[in-house]
Amino acid sequence: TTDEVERLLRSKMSDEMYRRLMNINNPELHKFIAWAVDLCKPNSVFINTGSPEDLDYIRRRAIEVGEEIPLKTPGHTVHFDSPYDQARAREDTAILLPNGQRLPFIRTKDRDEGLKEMYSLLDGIMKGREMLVGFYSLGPKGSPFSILAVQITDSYYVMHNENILYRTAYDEFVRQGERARFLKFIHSQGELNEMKQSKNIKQRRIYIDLLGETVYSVNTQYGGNSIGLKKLALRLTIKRAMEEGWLSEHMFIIGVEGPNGRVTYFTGAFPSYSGKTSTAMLGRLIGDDLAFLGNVNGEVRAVNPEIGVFGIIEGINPIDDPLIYEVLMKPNEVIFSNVLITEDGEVYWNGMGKPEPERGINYTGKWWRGKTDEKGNPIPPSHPNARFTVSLKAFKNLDPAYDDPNGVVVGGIIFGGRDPDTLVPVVESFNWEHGVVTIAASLESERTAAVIGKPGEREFNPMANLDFLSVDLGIYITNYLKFGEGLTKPPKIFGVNYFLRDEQGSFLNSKEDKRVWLQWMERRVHNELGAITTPIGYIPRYEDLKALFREVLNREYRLEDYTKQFAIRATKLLEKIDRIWKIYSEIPTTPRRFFEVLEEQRR
Ligand code: SPV
Ligand code: MN
Repeated sequence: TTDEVERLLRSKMSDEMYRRLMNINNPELHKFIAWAVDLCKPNSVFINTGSPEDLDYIRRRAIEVGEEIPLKTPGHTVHFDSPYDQARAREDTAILLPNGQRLPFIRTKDRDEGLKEMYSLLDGIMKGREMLVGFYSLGPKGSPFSILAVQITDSYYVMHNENILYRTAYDEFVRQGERARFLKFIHSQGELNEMKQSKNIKQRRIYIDLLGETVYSVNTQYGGNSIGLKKLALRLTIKRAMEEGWLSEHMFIIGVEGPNGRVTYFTGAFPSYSGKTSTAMLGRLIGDDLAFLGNVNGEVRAVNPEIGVFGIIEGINPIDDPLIYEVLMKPNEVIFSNVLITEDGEVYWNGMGKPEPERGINYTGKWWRGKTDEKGNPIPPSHPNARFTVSLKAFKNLDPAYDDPNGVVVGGIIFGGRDPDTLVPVVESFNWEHGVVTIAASLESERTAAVIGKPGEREFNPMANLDFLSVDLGIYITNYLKFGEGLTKPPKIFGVNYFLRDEQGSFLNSKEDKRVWLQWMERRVHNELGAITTPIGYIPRYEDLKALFREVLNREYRLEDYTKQFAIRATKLLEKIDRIWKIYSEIPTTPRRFFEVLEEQRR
C-alpha cells in the first residue's frame, strides 16, 4: 500500500533524499524503490539527480570505499574485478520465461524459480551499505527513440560508469511523472574481498525478467554483467523493438567522410574484439557499441543509446589507435578496469607500445613479471578484456549529431567477424533480404577474450547479437526482414572480414586496409563505383581498390594480393551454408524466405 511504501522509504531515506524521490510523481517507481529497500536492507538510500554535486559524490565515494584507485593523472582511476569475473558470464546469465518456456540458443530459466533464487540472493545483501538510485535515458533526451531506465546498485563503480556512459535523466522523470515508463535494473556486488572484488562468484547470477522489464545482477562487478544500461538493457530493448517493429542492435554508428565533404552514416555490428571500436574510430564517432534503428519516412535513422565508450584497452597504442590513445593519456575522467598500476601510479596495459614494467598492482594483487595463476599460466600485466570507460565528448572525432534526437540517416550497415578462411574482406549484398540472410544472420566468428571460455573457436553469432538475444531467433530474423520491407530507401548491407589468413596462418591484410574498404563502401552507397557481381554479392574491382589504396593510404595495391584476398572460396562458402542451414532448420520459426534466399545463394 501507499502507506507501507512511504514507511519503508522514510525508514532509510533522509528528508532530502525522500524529497528528491517524491519529486517524481510516479507510484510505480516509489514502489520499486521501496521493494528493493525492503529486500536488500541497505543502511541508506542515495538518489542521484545527475547534478554536478551528485556526480562528484559518486566519484569521490568510489575512491573512499576502495572500489576505484586514483592514478597520478587527474581524473584517472582503476577498478579491479575478481580474476574470475572479467568478462560476460554466459553460464550465469539467463532470460526468465514463464512456465519453463525455452528459446533456441538462449539460456533460459523458469521465471518463478529464477525470481525465487534471486530474491533469496538479494535478501539483506546491502546491509551496511548505501543503495544508489540513478535515472537515465537510453538515447537523446526527448527523442522518439529514447527509453528511460532506473538503476539500483550498491556499487559506486557501477554508478560511476553509468554517469559517464548514459544521459542522466532525473529531470525527464520529474517532467513525465506518472507517464514515465522505464526499464528497471537492480545490481549488488555482494560480499567483497580485501581488493574490493566480488567474492561469491559461484553465486554470480544475471537474470533478465522480460515480463517485468527488470534485470537482476548479483555477485559480479565486470561491466558487461553489472552496468545495467549496457548489455542487460539490450535484452529488454530487443524485446521492445520486436513488439514495436524497430531494431535494437549491437552496432557502432559513425559518419564516414567521403569526397567533397560528404558524410555518409554507417552502423556496424561486430562480435567484440573483431574490429568494431577501431573501425568506429575511422569515422566521425556517434557510438561504438549500441544503436537503435527506426524507420522514419522510409529511411533508417539511428541513435546511440549511450554517450560514452566502455572499450577494450588491449593493443591500443599511439600508432594503431592514435585517437583513443590520446583520450586515455590526457587528464580527463577515465575509469580503467583490470589494467596494471605501475609503481609510479600510472596505467599500463598489454600492447600499449611501451616496455612491460617489472612490477605493479593488477587484478591479482601485487604483480611481477613471471607470476603464474594456480594452473601455472603466466599472468599478464593487464587482462585481455581490460577496459576503459570514457565520455564520447573526450574524442576529437565526435560527430556533431551524436546527441541529435532525430538520429542520423543510415546509408550502410556493416557486419563483420573474425573469419580466417571463408569470407572476402568486403562484400556488398544484392539487397536487404540477401544481406540479412547471407551476411548478418549467417555471421560466424572466432571467440575472443570478451567472453569467458576458450578463445579461437568458431562461433555462430547472428548480427553479433546472439549473446544478447531475448527473443526467438526465427522471430528476430523475421522482424529484420519485415523492417526492410517497410523501407523505401533501405541502407546497403555489407559484410567485412579483417582476419583472413593464408595457409601459413599470416593475415592477408594489414590493419589499415579497413580504411580502404570503408571508402569503397561509402562510394557504393552513392553508386559511384562499379563492382563485380559474384554469387555472394558485389565485390570491389581491382582498379577501384588500387585507386583507393593510393588515395587513402598512399600505397600500391598489388594484383596478386587482391586475387588472394578476393577469391571466392566456393568450397568454404558452401560448407558455411550447410552449417547455417542446419542451425536455422532446427528453429521452427525461421521464415520460409530465409531458406529460399540461402538456397539461391547455394545454387
Ligand atoms: C562487448 O564486449 O561487446 C562489450 C562489453 O561491449 S560487454 O558489456 O561485456 O558486452
Ligand atoms: Mn559490445
